[in-house]
Amino acid sequence: MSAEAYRLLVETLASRGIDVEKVKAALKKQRIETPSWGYGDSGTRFKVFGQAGSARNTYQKLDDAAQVQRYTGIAPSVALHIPWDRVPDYGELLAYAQSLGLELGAINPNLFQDDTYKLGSLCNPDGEVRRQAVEHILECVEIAEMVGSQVISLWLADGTNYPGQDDMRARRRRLLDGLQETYAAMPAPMRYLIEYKFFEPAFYHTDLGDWGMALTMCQKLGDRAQVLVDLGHHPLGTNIEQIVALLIDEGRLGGFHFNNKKYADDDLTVGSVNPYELFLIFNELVAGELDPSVDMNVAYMIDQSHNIKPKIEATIQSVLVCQETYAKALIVDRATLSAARLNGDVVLAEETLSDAFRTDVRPLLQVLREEMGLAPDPLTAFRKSGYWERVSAERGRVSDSQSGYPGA
Ligand code: PSV
Ligand code: MN
Repeated sequence: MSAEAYRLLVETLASRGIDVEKVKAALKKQRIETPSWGYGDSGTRFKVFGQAGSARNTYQKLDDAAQVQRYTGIAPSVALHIPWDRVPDYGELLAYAQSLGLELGAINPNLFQDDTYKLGSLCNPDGEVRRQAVEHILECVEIAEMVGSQVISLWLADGTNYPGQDDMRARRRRLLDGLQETYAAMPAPMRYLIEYKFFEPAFYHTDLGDWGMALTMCQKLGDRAQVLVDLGHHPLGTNIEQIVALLIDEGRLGGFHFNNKKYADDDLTVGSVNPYELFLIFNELVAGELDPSVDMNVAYMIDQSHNIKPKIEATIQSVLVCQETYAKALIVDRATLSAARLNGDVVLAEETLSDAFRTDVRPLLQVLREEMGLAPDPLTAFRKSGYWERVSAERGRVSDSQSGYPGA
């Protein structure tokens, strides 16, 4: 793409009253965390197709994450999942991450893979099982302190599979007890991010099934408890951007798990199926950032298991989609948009959004990357580097596992 394309784009943006330097400054500050579990072999519950280059342990996952950071420049932190990423020495792990130019991000407790959790973890009718779940989260708080992380990101798989199986209100109270005890153990400014999901693995009712269930828990816990929105965790047709707007307004949007879905929690590459929806979500995020009356501190993360894609390329792709979509949201002509809204000019309001969405921002992103000392096309540069071929030869292909979860 030529310098001419960039010049024309700058001109177009200027005609919309947009200062390209401000857009670039915002893009340079964007951060997208990547998940350790996205670098290991994963798949469905039917089959995991092993890949020679996939990371085998947490140290290799960090090596791979460092590649994503090296080529994108906006993914310097890695989320850990415990026990998948349990190591004997967290100080050593942190030092290793730092030697690669990485930070360790959200610590994710795993409350869904122990046999004792058949009837739930924090909501389990058995107090001993609930204690085990609480202790596990407390272990994660300690790990977070050891690795300098300020986020505990909790997804609760609890729910029931059959009508009548358990008392939904009693479960909610058990949940609140467990969350309160673990929240109390988190030193400020550590935040508790509460994720919701409408179904799976439980199929009748889910204890944290939607944003309202997560939000009411957070409100009972305190200011450092916030909701995490995972894009794959809503019924089809849900207006996710409205949920995002509401949570921003309540000061309770704490985290994001980017991915995309066609049917359910598919773990498809972010923006691959419904890019306009993703744009509308980013549009709300930018509107929130620009609003001085709201305080936003959102941990943006990818949460995808890349199934059959090579993991590092899939992660680079995903980070770049977030970057491109953020850029499109940043170039919305907000003055025209708000005037159109006030005047009831619904056509102009919609056109203003879709104009930004249809703008090709790639020339801008190439210039941005040059300014950041990066290759203009990160995916191609990574492919040419030979890293994947090298680690594929070194690591070799593990035998296929039957489980869909890494580390299982
Ligand atoms: C559950 O579907 C989820 O989105 C949660 O964030 C988990 O921690 C993650 O996927 C990995 O299984
Ligand atoms: Mn998630």
